[in-house]
Amino acid sequence: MLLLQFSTSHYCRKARLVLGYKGINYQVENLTPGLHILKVKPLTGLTTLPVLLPQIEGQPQAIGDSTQVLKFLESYQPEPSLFFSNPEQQTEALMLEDWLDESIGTATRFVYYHFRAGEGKNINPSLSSQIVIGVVRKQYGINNASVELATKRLTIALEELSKRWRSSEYLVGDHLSVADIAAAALLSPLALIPQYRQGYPWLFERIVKIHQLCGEALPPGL
Ligand SMILES: N[C@@H](CCC(=O)N[C@@H](CS)C(=O)NCC(=O)O)C(=O)O
Repeated sequence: MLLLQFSTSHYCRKARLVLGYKGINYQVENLTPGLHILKVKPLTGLTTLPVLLPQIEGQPQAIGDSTQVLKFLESYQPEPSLFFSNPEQQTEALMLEDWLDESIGTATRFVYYHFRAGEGKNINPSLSSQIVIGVVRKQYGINNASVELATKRLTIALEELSKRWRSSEYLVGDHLSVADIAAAALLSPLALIPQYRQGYPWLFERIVKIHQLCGEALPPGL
């Protein structure tokens, strides 16, 4: 299988965690932001990464969107499963995953790129890095007002995750699921931001543990 990705994207990290957890052999191709559209849009009709090319006869040519990649991998190789046979747990895990994808992954992006353009500028002060950060901020409308809203969303999200992850190893049920994978990947950029590292040590302990279970390299800062 071939994973088309941006090496630094937290949504692409989510796909890699699933591939790793299931022990599937794959290769990655790192695409250049902007130019990636020329390759990706004809394949999926979308402009976003990750995109998985199974390269297996009888399987789809390309799968876009990390949630669809996860669902494909779950049906392609059901064990070890990231789903539940119990319908209530399955619904809860899928709802958490969707919320993490659609709301919290985006809020993380806002807070992270705001940090990288300000306090965290010296992580990579090079002109090329600052240009990329500027383009991302413009593309997604990242400014003081939108970052303030994103910060509030993250605070509520971390309260909810704290209740679950501090009383159990897993967000839902008694094994690793789509919800844990989504949270570990989509909150991982916060590891570089000192306020989060100091304020939520339990979060980064869980992120490290899940990366270890999936055989995936730790995110920057951990
Ligand atoms: N819901 C999508 C979101 C993926 C996403 O936002 N990917 C970003 C990188 S982190 C992207 O490809 N952005 C480029 C673009 O939108 O053109 C998923 O889960 O795959």
